[in-house]
This record gives sequence, structure tokens and C-alpha cells, in this order.
Amino acid sequence: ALSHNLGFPRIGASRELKFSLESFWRGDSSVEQLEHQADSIKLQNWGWQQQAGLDLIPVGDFAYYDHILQLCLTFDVIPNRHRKDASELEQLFNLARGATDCCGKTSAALEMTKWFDTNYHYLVPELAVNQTFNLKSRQLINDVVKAKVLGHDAKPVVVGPLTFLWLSKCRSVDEAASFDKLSLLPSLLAAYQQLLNELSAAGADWVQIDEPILSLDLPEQWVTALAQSYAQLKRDFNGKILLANYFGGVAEKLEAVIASGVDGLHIDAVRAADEVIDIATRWPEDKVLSVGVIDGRNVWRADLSLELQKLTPLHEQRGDRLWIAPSCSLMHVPVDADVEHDLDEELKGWLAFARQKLNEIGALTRALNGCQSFTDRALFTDSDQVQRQKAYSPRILNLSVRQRAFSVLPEHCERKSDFVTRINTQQAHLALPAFPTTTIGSFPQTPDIRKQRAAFRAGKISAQQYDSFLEKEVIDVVKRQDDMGLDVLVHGEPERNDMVEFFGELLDGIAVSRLGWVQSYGSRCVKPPLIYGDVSRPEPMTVRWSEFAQAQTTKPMKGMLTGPVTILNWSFVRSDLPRSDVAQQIALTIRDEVKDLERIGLKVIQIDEPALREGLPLRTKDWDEYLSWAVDAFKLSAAVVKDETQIHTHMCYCEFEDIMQSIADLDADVISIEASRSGMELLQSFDDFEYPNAIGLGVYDIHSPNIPSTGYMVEQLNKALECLPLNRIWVNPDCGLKTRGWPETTAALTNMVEAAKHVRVQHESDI
Ligand code: THG
Ligand code: ZN
Repeated sequence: ALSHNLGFPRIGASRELKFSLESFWRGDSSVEQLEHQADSIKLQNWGWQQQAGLDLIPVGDFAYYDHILQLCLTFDVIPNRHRKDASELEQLFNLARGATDCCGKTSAALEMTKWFDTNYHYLVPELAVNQTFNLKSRQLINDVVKAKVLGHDAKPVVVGPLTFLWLSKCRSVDEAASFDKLSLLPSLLAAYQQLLNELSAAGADWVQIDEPILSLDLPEQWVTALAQSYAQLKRDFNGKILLANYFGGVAEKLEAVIASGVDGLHIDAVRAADEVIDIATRWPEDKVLSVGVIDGRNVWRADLSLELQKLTPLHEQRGDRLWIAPSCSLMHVPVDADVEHDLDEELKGWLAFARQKLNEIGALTRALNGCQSFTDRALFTDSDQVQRQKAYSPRILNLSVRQRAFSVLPEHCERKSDFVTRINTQQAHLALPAFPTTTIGSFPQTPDIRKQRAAFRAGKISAQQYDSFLEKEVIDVVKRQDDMGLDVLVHGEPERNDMVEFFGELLDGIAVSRLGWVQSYGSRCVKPPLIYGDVSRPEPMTVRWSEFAQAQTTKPMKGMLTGPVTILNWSFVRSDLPRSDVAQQIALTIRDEVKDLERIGLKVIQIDEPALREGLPLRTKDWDEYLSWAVDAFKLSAAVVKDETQIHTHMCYCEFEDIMQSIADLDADVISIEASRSGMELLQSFDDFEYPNAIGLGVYDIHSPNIPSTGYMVEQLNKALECLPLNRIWVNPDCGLKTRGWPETTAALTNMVEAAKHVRVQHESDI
């Protein structure tokens, strides 16, 4: 058998690329310094993969910002607004981040969206109806040459033509409806053909072409086009093509893949483990089958003996035409678990980040080939021991959590009364004006707040000093909101870092790594918590600051929690328990927190679920099951309160149309949504659906530094009034204000409160 990898994290073990990019963007360093940093990350990654003994090393997985953007540059897919006289790198960053020219004219960035069901975001290529494709950027070819010079067995990796088209959008909104993306395929294939031949000339034997859309519900036309496209590419290409699918199964499209004539197929043996035998039987024996057995989407050490046992018959069948790989690119996991010095040895022993996964792939392959080294044997022994240890670990199994889960009944997920009864009771208690104003929860995380937190974490200031700093911050933020005239206030969350990491640190059964960063988009990273065991809440998590904040004002203070589905979807989750069970465990901890917040006198509690929609499975056949347990988890966390306590939730960047029923099923008293960027279009789906509960309208886009005028927001509210009843509308920004500064925040919120007052007067007679 041969070992290979599909891709390695490009952000660097200590996020070197992030810091280098941001320094370059600030103008603090040169292009040469940035390129030097990029080269040293590539060299480092190739070196690590070689040390692990991989037979083929991926090249082309590096990107300065995003690999789909890189592909746009490779084929010269550049919208006209960015076709200026600029260097390749300048153009790349302009496309990624938008640009302002010397006359102040701005060119918008490409849109960004989620990469399949990962937490990575790619930039959406914009295609003209008569789009042409030319081989332009030579970065991939140059990288292959570099790797070859260093003696690596380089295997170029590139996202394939069908996936590229599928992920693209039509440049012109007017033409989008009649635009047939597949009509561009012939000219795109010609460009791929040229790329393939140049890669061959640069010395690559194999090229890995990724077509993860094979994991989706794909129209028949696209499946046929895929088969024909690869057959065509193969005709004029002397090298070999490994077609890579991941994130799901391909069994039902296998005939088309066979017809394509590609030389090898990579399958995701983690997500689609049940297909492996079937595919191994049907996939021609003289072709390469790459089996992705090491989980590229999660961080747990593999059960090597079990994998070896499963792979042995495949190896006997195929010999060196069996390739061992991770299920997908390793870019979705952090780089190195060995540097996690703050985790205890036991937990650390359960983890495999990207570097550890390379060793697993190498060791498995050598075991199959009967040439295990001493360290390989040790890795197998360790792996066996970890599996035994985990099976009996009291850190994983918490009986009281299990018992409580068993005793959850359907009625625990239901509020005591229906919405109309509740809202009347709540209104009697809250006595809010029409069009009540609030915010989504976070206020600016100023450099001072970040500095104090870092100082506290580093032990440079005491817990008391940090605490009194936070008290001052909360007092200040409450006063500012009071002065601006907001109706429902928040404490501002100065004590929190990331909305998921914060709860991950406080819950038992969840660990937080020190350097376990994963690229989210461009230079931005997240550090997903590690849910390793049964989840419980050792003590209240948010009561301290909510209680303190409520004491500073007579206005209602809103408690701020992250919902169970979002905590789950933005974490690495144990794989020995169904996700639905983990969601329920987290829901119970949030439920206890909600109860505590109500007990200390909060009348409004917000449970954010921005990742609820994101968690939708790739195949629509799996949607109902997911939505059913996800909605239940939210309801279980919320439904503990009395009628008079008002539950809010918040979702951003959400296309609601196809999940409206589930949104309504959440039965939140108020849901705040992004409405401004879509010009209140989103409301149409709430109107069509006759959404029954109240809606918080995001009346301005917090992602833009522009200060929205009162007039603009009045207009937005009046548009909303065309389709929503007046007594169910709240007024708020469209997301949290963590990333903004104070001057713009104060100005925008002052105008927003003014807009609400204006609309109250306009509609006085109907109130
Ligand atoms: N938290 C978590 N996951 C997320 C988001 C989040 N996934 C989806 C979406 N939001 C991704 N968006 C972002 C936006 C900003 C940043 C990361 C992801 C970010 N990160 C800091 C950085 O890279 O410098 C690091 C984190 C920090 O300093 O707190 O800015 O909101 N879990
Ligand atoms: Zn938001």
C-alpha cells in the first residue's frame, strides 16, 4: 500500500500565516516578507509529511487566503471591477477583502460562504455569461517545481472543474436565472487541460483533483457531465488522475466515476464507512483506490488495529494500488497536539491533530506492507491502550448526566402556555413601548479589554484586579445603553472571548486547547472546543455578570447564552455518542443556566443559535432527522422558564426559506435576524409562512463601518411593516457589536433608537 495526504493546514502551527498577512495588510511588512513566510510554511509542511513517511505529498494546498480564490486566479476568473493593473497578490487580496482606489471608488470583495458542511469559508467565484478561462497564475506549477527540487514526491492538488462551477455564481443578477453554468464547461476544461499538462511537465506523475460535490444531491446532468469531462481530460493527458471525493459517499454515482476513466478514486471511509466494501468490489482492480480512513474532520486518535484489520483484505486485493489517506484535507483540524502542554497527559493521548494523523497514516501503511518500525509498533500499542482507557474512563461516562438524559420527557421541551398567552403576560411584566429596542449582546471588545484578559491569563494581574476591571466595563456599557435610550439592555460580554469557547471552558466534559486553531476564512481562525465526555455544568456560568449588570439599571437586563446546537456545531465532538445525545446533554446545562438567570430576576434571556442552519446535513434526505433533534435541544434549553420570562434567539447569515417550519418550532418569543443586507427580503419568508412569534429586525448591517442614518432605518421598519404585524417587531442591529469601535457603535445605536421613536409616532394610532 502507499500512503498519501489530501492537504495540510496552511495557517501554520502558530498561525504564522495569519500574523504575516495581517502585518502585510497593515503595511508593516513587505511582499517579500509575506512570501518568505508562505515558503517556510510550505517547506515545513512538506518536511513533516516526508518525515512521517508519506509516499506522496500534496502540493497546491497552500493559499494566501483561500484555495477557491487561488483557483480563480489560476484560471483568470476575475470580475471586471478587479481587473486593474495590479500584481497577482494585490489582486488576490482585493478580491478577498474589497478595494478602494485613489479616487475613493470601492470595488466589493467576492462573497464568502461555507465550504460544504465545514466551518471553513471560501470566496464565491463570479462568472460572466460568456466567461473565458486562461491559465494565468502559475503558483501551483511553481510550487510543484519547488517541492520537486527539494526531492519530494509531489502530488499537485486542485479542486476540479465541476465543483468549481457548482460553487460559482453568475456575475450578473439579471442573467442568473437563465444562466447555465455547464455551458462554460468546454472552455473551462481546456484550461484544466493546459494546467494538467504543465503539471506533468513539472514532473508530477499523479494529480489529485477534488470533486466533493459528488457527496451532494447532484442533478443527473452534472453527474453525466463529470464522467464526460474526465474522459476528455484523460484523452490528452499522459499523467494520472486521482479523483477525490470527501464529506460523504459516492457509491450511487460510482458508475459515472468508472466511466470517466480516471486512474484512481479517493473515498471518504469515515463519513461513508458503510460503502467501502461495496466500492472496493465495484471499483476496477487495476485502478488505485485511496481509502480515507483517518478522520480529517475530527481530532481523536484512530483505532489503528481496527483500521488495519479492515484494510487488510483490501490490501490483499490491490497491493500498491491501495492508498491510505485521511478522509479529507487535514486543513479542518489543528496542526499539532504535542504542543498542548496545558492539557493533561491522558486527554492529550486521546488526540490526533494534523501531524499526529500523518503518523497514523504512515504507520498503518507500513503495517499493511509488513515493514513496521519500532515506533510504528509503539503507536499501535498506544492506540490499543487508548481505546481500552476510553471505554472505561470516568471522565467520559458521567452516570448522573446519563440518568438525567434518560428522564427527559417531551413535555420538558414545551413552554407552559402558547405564544399569545405568554406574550401578554410578558408585556404586562416588561411594560415595553412598541418597537422595543435592544442589541444582540456583545459590545466592542476594545484593545483594553483584550489586553486585560491576556494579562489575567498570563498571571500578570490578579483575579481581583481583572474582576474590578470587568465591573468597570459592565457599569460603563450599561450606562451607555441607558443614555442612548435602549429598552432592553445587555451586559456587553467583556468577560468572554469566543461565544463557544467561553462555554467550552466552563463546562465539564469539554476541554479547550491552547493552540488548536483552525482556519475559518482568510487570516481568521477559531479554536473549537473539544467535547470528549458527558457534558455537565459544575457551576453557574453567566450569573455573576448578568446579576451585576441588572443591579446597575431599572431597565430589563437580557441574559446572554450560546445555544446547545451552536456549541455542538462549532466544537470537535466525541465520536462514540450520537451528536443528538451530545446536543441534549449540552441543552440540559443551558437549561440549568436559564433557570438560574430567571431565579436571579432576569426577565429576558437570549439563547443564540447562529449555527443551527449551518449544521444541516449535505444530503436533504438527512435534514428532517437533524432538524428534529436540533430543535428539541434548543427547546429543552429554553422551555424551563415561566410564561412571563421572555426567550429570545438570534441567527445570522441565515437562509430561512427552506427551514421555516423548524424556525417556528423553536417557539422562541423573539427571534432576531439579519434583515438589512437583504433589504428586508428575508421577511418575505416569514410573511409567507405566517411566522407566529415576534421578530427582532436587524435594521442595519454591523459588518459595515458606515453609520446608518435614522431615515434609512425608519424606511427599513416601514418596509417590514408591510408584511409584519406592528406589535411583533423589535428593533436591533443585525449582529453582535464585538468587532466594532465605540464611536461608530454609539452613533449607530443613537440613530436606531431615534428611528424606533419616529416609527412609534408615525404609527401611534395603531399601537
Ligand atoms: N465563533 C466560532 N465559530 C464561528 C464563528 C464564531 N464560525 C463561523 C463564524 N463565526 C466564523 N467567523 C469568524 C469571525 C471572526 C473570527 C473567526 C471566525 C476571528 N477570530 C480571531 C482571529 O482569527 O484573530 C481569533 C479569535 C479571537 O481573538 O477571539 O476574528 O464567532 N467558534
Ligand atoms: Zn449574528
